Amino acid sequence: MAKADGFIPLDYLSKDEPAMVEAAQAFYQHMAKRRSVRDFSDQPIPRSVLENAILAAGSAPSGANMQPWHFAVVQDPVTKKKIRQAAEIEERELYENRASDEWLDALSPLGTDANKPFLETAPALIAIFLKKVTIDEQGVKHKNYYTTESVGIATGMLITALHQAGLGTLTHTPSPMKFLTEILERPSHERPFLLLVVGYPEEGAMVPDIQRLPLDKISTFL
Ligand code: IYR
Repeated sequence: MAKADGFIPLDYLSKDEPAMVEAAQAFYQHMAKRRSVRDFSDQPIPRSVLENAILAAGSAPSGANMQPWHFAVVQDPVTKKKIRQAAEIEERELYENRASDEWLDALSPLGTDANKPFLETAPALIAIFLKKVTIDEQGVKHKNYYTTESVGIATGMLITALHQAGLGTLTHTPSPMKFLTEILERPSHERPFLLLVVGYPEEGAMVPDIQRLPLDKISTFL
């Protein structure tokens, strides 16, 4: 089929149907083992794993292909400590004042509190920033589209890539997260979206005994 300039053939990896069925089943089984980890080992992780996971996240679809994300990787202990201190100030405020009783009740099965030692223990924190606009090399601003959807998808792919590599993650959302802009010296047109804690789970790590909803509760087939 003739196409306009600027198009290339799709590099499509085909699978026959049995292989597809098997792959989907195996991938689900693998993803079902992903859990949010809060007990991290301080064992270092290879930089290339972080780099490839971020490249995988950066392959996410985005509104008008604007790729409205930035991933700031923090491994330096001094910066991790600053992030922990700032996050715990917000978290103390949340647990003591901001959160409603309904919210605290919803959180109680997770056993969380305002203490976030994993922000220092885990070998890497990836702060994900959302760009409402992109400023190009000439300093010209370009509007981005569907930024929340785009960065949410990229974050999901980042979590998936790190799980696939054999690492544990925690999606951490201290609120507000403005301190990340300051500590990580990001430009003001980037909004902190989420803080991903990354590392090996600590030996004997425990997770809450919670269940995923079954297929018929999360889907309808019409
Ligand atoms: N940010 C707090 C509270 C918290 C909120 C939700 I919604 C969670 O799913 C888990 C925790 C904290 O990290 O403790």
